[in-house]
Amino acid sequence: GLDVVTVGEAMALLIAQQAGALETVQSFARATAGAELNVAVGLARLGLRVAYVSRLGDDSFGRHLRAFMAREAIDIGHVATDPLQPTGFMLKSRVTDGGDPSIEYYRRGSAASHLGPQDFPFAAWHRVRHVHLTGISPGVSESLRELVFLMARTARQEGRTVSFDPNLRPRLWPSEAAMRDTLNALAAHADWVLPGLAEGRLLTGADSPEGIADFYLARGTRVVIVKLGPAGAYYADSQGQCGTAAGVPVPCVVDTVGAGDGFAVGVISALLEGRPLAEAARRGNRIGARVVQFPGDCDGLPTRQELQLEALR
Ligand code: KDG
Repeated sequence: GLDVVTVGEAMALLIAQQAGALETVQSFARATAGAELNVAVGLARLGLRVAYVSRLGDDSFGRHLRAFMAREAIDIGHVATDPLQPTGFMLKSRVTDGGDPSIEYYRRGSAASHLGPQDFPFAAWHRVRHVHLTGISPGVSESLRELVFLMARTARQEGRTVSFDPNLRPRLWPSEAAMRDTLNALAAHADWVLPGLAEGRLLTGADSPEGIADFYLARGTRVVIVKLGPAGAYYADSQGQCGTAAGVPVPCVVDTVGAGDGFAVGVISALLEGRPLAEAARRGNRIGARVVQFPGDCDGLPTRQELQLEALR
């Protein structure tokens, strides 16, 4: 059987090889992007069986992404090729001060934006234990938003667990209010909600990690983990258990993008193994801290063996 299914837009990623504004950069390295794809890669590297639902263009970006997914041992039975629409891509700048890089998207009208309820993963569904969703997909298009809500509601009704990482991308939304209302409605279908502190503040209006957790617990979520960056993570569950998992020190931050996806990999894998919440938050911190030390979104995602070695340090 399969352990996890996730859905979203995979993009080609071109990473600047020189620092500075994107318009001044001469060379780019090719990589892959897509928050849900990053999570799928991370879980597959830990030995979980993961199916990814997406659409790619019939172009070189799409063929590169498909080969990458296959190499990472992701089940691509629900990755369609769209004969008409292109694969989306994005540019990422290189920073030298540990800050967040700038991102430029070329994704409007992409193949993945045409995902919809017709792409529900029926063939894989009976083998799925867990569904992972982020707030990016529902911002990509109305039809993809419908698919995401359909998967969340169906999973919930059938007693499978759902994780949700808000992953706020304001430029994908017509307004902040639309983003907030849609994502809080989606979070209400999730068992495990994983916001960053700034995201949680924007979505709930609460200021503290405790206040953010209370907001979602009051709406039926079972576990909330608020990511605090270098300070680690605050966790709380519906049984009244709560605490803070300390941050993992990082010698040199190369690129922060993908850290939240790495965190989700740690939390989801640990909770699916039945580990305690505190340990899940610790594993999330450890993987997030690894990811920021590499330039690509997926480069720092560990294999099971690398994770075990890291835990001994
Ligand atoms: O979470 C990392 C993502 O930001 C990146 O892979 C690209 O999915 C992406 C997006 O929409 O920003």
